Amino acid sequence: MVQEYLDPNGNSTSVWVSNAYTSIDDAVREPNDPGTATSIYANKSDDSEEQTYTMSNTVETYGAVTQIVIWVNGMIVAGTPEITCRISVGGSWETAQNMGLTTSQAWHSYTFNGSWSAANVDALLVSFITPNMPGSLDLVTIYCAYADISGTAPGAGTNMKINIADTWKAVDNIKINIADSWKAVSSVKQNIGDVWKTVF
Ligand SMILES: [Ca+2]
Ligand SMILES: [Ca+2]
Repeated sequence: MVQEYLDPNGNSTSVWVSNAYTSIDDAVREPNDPGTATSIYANKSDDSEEQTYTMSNTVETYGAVTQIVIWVNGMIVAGTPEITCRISVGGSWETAQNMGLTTSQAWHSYTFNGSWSAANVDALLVSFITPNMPGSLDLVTIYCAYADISGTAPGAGTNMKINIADTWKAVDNIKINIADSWKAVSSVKQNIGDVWKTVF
């Protein structure tokens, strides 16, 4: 399994009364406490508003990303404004889910399962959606949010890279020139302890 964390790195919409991504990119992971110094929040001026963030890109190499868990540390400060969360990945929006925030600051998560490429996940959008908030005191706050993504390792012979002068270059479909003829080397093996092992 391959796994990593992605943090908010930009505002895709800026509609909640307090919405800066820099307030929730603390990079604190559940169960640790992100504190309350910086937060985003929605109040009575944010009826049914979708506050959306872009996320940092993947660094690991995947066969496929199969799970995206959205973690949120937050609380309902006043009233009953239960927020939902949805994600856009692979060009389509998943169904919004209730994040289960309560009147105490705590971590909550929702898991989205599927099969996506790293490029799909690099375009990930994460949204938090308010309900109608008719109460003059309605207030919901998020202190920290991140995505915990995981998936399968790449299969043999795919996504192989070689480092040249500190830059990783893909070497899929590599060929070698033998006697002025280019030969594919897609089934390269090396002999280790008298056993032939596939290299790529
Ligand atoms: Ca924060
Ligand atoms: Ca608003």
